[in-house]
Amino acid sequence: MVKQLTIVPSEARQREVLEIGPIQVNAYRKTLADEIAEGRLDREAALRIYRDMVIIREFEEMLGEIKRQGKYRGIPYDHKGPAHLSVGQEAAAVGECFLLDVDSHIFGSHRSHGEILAKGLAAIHRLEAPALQKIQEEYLGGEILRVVEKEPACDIRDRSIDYLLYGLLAEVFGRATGFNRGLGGSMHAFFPPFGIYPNNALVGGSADIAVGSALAKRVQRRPGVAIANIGDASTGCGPVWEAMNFATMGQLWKLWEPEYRGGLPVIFAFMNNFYGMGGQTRGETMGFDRLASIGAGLNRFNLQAETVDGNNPLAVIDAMRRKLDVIAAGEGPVLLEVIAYRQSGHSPSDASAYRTREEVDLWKEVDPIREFRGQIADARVASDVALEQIHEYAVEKVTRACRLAVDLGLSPRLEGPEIARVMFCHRPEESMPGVRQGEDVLKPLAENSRVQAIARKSRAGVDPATGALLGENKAVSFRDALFEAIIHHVYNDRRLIAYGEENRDWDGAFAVYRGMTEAMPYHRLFNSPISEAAIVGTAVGLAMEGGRALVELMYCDFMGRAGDEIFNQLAKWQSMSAGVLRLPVVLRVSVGSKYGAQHSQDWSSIVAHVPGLKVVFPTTPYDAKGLMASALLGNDPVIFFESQRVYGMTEQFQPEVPAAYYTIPIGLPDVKRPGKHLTILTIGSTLYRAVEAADRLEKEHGLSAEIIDARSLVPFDYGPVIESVRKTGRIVLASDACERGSFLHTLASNVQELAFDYLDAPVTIVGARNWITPAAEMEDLFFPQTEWILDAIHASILPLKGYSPSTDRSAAARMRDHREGV
Ligand SMILES: Cc1ncc(C[n+]2csc(CCOP(=O)(O)OP(=O)(O)O)c2C)c(N)n1
Ligand SMILES: [Mg+2]
Repeated sequence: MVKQLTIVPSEARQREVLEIGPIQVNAYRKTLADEIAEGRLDREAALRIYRDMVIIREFEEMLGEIKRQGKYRGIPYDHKGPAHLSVGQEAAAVGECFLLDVDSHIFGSHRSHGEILAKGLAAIHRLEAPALQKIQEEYLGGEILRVVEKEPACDIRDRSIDYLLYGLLAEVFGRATGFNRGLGGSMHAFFPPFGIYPNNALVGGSADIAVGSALAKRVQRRPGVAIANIGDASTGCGPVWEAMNFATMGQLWKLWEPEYRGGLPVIFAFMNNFYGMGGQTRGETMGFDRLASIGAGLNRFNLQAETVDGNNPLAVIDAMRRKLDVIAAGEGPVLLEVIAYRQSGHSPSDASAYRTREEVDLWKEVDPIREFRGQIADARVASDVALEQIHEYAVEKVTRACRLAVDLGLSPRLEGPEIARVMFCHRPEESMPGVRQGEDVLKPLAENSRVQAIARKSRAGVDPATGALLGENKAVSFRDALFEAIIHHVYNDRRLIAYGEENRDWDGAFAVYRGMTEAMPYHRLFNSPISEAAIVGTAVGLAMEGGRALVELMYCDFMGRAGDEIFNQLAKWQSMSAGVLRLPVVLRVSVGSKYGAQHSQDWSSIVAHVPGLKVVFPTTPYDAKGLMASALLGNDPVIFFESQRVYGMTEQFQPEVPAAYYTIPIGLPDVKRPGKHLTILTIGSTLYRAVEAADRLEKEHGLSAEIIDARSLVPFDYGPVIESVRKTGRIVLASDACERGSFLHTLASNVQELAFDYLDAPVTIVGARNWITPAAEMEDLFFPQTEWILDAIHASILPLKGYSPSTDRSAAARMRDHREGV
């Protein structure tokens, strides 16, 4: 059924003046005494707020001293890595976390030590003692706990504070006993059991990941909110805007099923310290005067935007209390501008040349800790002596953590090869949680029109009677095979959701998803905005929260719009978490043709180059089904390449595409046709041109070629290729990617080294031209043709008698092209 969002001309064309409602700035006017008198806070809470701010300040001052002077309180240490301190921003962090349970998850930036500590201290306060004990015993096999236990503590909460400070500091110092085994470090540290999720060194990187976390909370109907703690300068980042829009897209109110409705439960907390590094957002790099104004018009609630005085923890607690209610009512997401001037430099090497000393001094006069101390005194909550004891406590705790963390015996570094072990999970899911009919899927599978249509087709691609290849109307095609694997997972794994551009009514790119809309409710299949960064970034956040995502970018070329999300986020969080986080995300991209330069490039080599991504490129229906099933069953991020040339192809190498579910291991190349004189290794749809070339070699030159389809790029088992070369002594490789820097070169150089003794001729490559992809009518000049494969064999491997080549593969011509950069 067509969605009911009729566009009525008379409405669209009517005269109107749009009113953008008011946005509050520093609305909070109460004092600590008021809060206590009105029963919202008590003395103990006020002191806890103070203590938490002081602990954060001491932690940051400790790092500052170590960076600047090489020691803290007599403990020498040379810390080589970064330390972006948040001195002056403590009230913002503590106020934000004061009301949060561990169900609420914070995602931060390069400057998030304070937020980590604030959230951790809140968790330590809120969790029951047995839960705290269990977390510490279980996390990383209790290794952090065993170090912390070397020093005495008063009780479990006191010890938990040691645990938090040590786990974070050991991480900052790159130790195996850090929260992330030292693989994250200062800018990326996190600790999920306390609701502290990844902090991100890419400015604004947490925005769309937090939205993915909120999406997981919504579709899994779990409690809590997600918070993106991002800097004021991240307002200049496209993915941040994409994330804000994604979290508030209209379908969340208008189209999603009633129990899944409302804006996503996410808070964009812009920690406004007024600077990027040296650039000033207000007045220099951005157009706004008040950051909160960017919420205006993003949705009918103006994203609930508000400017909050983050110098005052009580103002932040007040805002959070109100905003959590708004989110619970489904009227999120929320944008908070939290004013939090950083007194410290951007980093310890920062000489603050971009601001005056007078300005910094003005803010020191209103230092949040000093101001809150004044409030405590005014409200007669504690004596000066009691407050001094809190400072002493913070120094003692931070000193203790520092002593343990600098000690290489107690806090060793990882051995190198251990990093390799956490790059991928490699293990498939053992069981998939089933799906409830009517709620998670809309009808029984047998009633699905696509399933019924496929059931009427031949499962074999070749007519057994005539030997002729069947067309896609008659036999199961590549797109049908993909659909079969996907729909199986949709029905058997309730965690799996799918989205991307035009994924629903349009049937997904190239009709792969035809039949999915009738099967899947909105919260499991939806049209995303044209926001490639947010599509991938939200999938990362969703997966971090235990969800599983199948997302799509239509054309491979559009990966450019999601560069950070693919290369830095999707690829890196499994290993930066030391394997604590799993990212079961399958990102489908199609490699085009006929649509010119910006819609036709095969970028498989780019993703294969980035450690941490699995890269798959099936080209037959049989392989597509089995590899998609493996990708969806696995727990690693997979970039799934599909050539648009083969969506309509039927199976010609296997007897049939089995109707039953099956998997094909990722990383195993497949011999498509055996042969003895020569090996042709292909990636993607050049397989079919290799078959034509092999037919001609057989017919015209009496040579039999063994054809191998790589099927996967990462991982890759060289065994079958070396086995083949051992037999044939010769190999040519082909793919549709531009030759320069293509993955063929990686394969070729490895084959050359690993199989050198078996080779009788140089390993030879046939790629596309190093040009832009020209118009459809000229593509034969650009993409490898059957003749080009023969030309390469003739020129470099085995002269073919009587053969006249169609291309010039002479050394002179190739050197000229390289000289010219083409
Ligand atoms: C995408 C990206 N661009 C540039 C940088 C370099 N960089 C690191 S921090 C920073 C300034 C960030 O300012 P803001 O977001 O306000 O956070 P703050 O440092 O003020 O806490 C820059 C430009 C980066 N890490 N990531
Ligand atoms: Mg800033």
